[in-house]
Amino acid sequence: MHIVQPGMELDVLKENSKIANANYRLMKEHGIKSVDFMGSIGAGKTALIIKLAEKLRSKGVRVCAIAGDVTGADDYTRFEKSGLEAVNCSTGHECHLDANLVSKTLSKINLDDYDVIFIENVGNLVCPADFPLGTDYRVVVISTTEGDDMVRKHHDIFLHSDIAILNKIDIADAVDVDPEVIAGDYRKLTGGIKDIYKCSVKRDQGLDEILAAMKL
Ligand SMILES: Nc1nc2c(ncn2[C@@H]2O[C@H](COP(=O)(O)OP(=O)(O)OP(=O)(O)O)[C@@H](O)[C@H]2O)c(=O)[nH]1
Ligand SMILES: [Mg+2]
Repeated sequence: MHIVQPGMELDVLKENSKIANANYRLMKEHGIKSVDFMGSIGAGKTALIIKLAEKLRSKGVRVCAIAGDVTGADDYTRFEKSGLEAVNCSTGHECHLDANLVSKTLSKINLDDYDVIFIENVGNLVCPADFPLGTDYRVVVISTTEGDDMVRKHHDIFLHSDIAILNKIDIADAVDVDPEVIAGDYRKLTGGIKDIYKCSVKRDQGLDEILAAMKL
């Protein structure tokens, strides 16, 4: 049985914030820009990071990825196979990365060797929202294959993110999903001021706009 003392949750979040601030300062001291990719299982986070990193590397930007997963090294292996230098970061049981895990992972990276660090969070649209890691941008990735109701069901993660991405627009018709419905929900949630970025990693559509949104 899990017993949570009153106030314990707040303490955990406060401690996470402290470490996230330290991660941010550390990466800034080394001139690094960083992005936390949160999002659903299978939305295309790994595929997106690989493609964005390829584009940056072709311009001479030095990129490293942190592969956050509960267990295993599948995403880490995919990063490395694509030529993207990476470090694996398993949470063991947890459904999200936290600032402390990222701090420990950063200590394994020679930070002077990189300009950009992309962190792939554990696939989950709930838990990562509460745990900032100390990155410049927090991004949430969903895809058309999850249906058209993800924004309506998961307000928190969209409100905690700087950038929202809808991937797999190439198969929207096949899964009977209208990307405009999702775009409309996101616009409504953000008070009509923000648009979701629509892309297809597979077809290399919309990716330059995403890099521009991250000022990369
Ligand atoms: N049709 C299509 N498939 C895509 C696209 N992007 C990714 N995929 C496929 O979607 C599947 C899942 O992609 P991943 O990159 O592993 O997704 P992920 O979000 O990293 O998954 P987890 O790490 O398990 O949460 C793979 O089979 C990809 O090839 C896309 O734009 N279009
Ligand atoms: Mg992945």
